[in-house]
Amino acid sequence: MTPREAADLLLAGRPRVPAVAAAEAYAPANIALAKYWGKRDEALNLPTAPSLSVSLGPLGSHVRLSAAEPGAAHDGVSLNGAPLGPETAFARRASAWLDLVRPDPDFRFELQARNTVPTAAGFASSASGFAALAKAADALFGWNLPMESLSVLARLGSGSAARSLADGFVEWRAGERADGMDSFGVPLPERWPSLRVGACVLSSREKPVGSREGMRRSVSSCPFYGGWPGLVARDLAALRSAIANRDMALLGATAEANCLAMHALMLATRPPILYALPETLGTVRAVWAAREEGVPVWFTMDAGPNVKLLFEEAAEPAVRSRFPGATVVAPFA
Ligand code: 2P0
Repeated sequence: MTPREAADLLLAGRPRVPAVAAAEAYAPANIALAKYWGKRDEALNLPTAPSLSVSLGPLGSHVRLSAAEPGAAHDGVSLNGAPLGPETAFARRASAWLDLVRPDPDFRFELQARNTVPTAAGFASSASGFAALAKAADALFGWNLPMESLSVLARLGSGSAARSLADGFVEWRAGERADGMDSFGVPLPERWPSLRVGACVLSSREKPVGSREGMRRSVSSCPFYGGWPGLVARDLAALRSAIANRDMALLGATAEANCLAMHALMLATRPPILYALPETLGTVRAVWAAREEGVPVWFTMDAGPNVKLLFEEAAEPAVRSRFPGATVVAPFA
């Protein structure tokens, strides 16, 4: 099934022409505590395993979407106030998603995106961007889709966007259907106001292997990739229990172990994928040293060299003094 076919299936019976002149939407970025690494369908971004994240509240993406003037040659796309040419990577990805909902081949959109995720802070903005875009399209066309359907639409842009439709903790169900209609983010009811996430930016260099290519390589060549879905299932059970009981030690230890297992998959991929830099390992060891000295702090890492810290409000002064460069976020504030 193609992404356009999946979108058509989802939008069957819904209006396909704009209902209002323009629509605006916001979605938060998210950080995974149990990671997404591998697809069962690359075109539809269907994962081999579920994942679980926490949304980052005020850090995310604002999107304004409207119809362009008739006769426009291409979609008008701007990011943080700067117009982008149609050949830029950002505009191409945005237009590819807009193709899924385009009323007719000559219809052009005007899309303004603004990130409150600081570009240099080490949090990804593609998840919040596609989630906000799906919400803005829902408002522009007057679909009134439920959150599950918006999550499916956002997933067609970027897998992790399936988790950015809601605040707080979100579990992305892997689903079993070939059309992916059962693969969407489901928010957990629990809130955890004292939880903190800190981002330590160690390098802003371009990553050596994009996550799309990296996942493809790991699924096809990592000799123990087959163990990943089972490991995620166990980690998800532990995370659900940690969240229900506000058990920071269990949440931190599980997130840390899950991320290291993902990086182990990457290392055992052929050819190998190594995102860590010397500074990454230095920060990992500094987190372990802090814990040995009684500071309750854990880490997670994504497809890059930066390290994210997980801790509670009470540990914030100690964490800030040991990691002075960290950008600290309160996801439930
Ligand atoms: C995650 N990552 O769960 C994992 C951890 C990176 C490492 O989701 O190809 O940008 O668009 O579905 O969502 C990054 O992957 O990939 C990601 P696509 P996406 O946060």
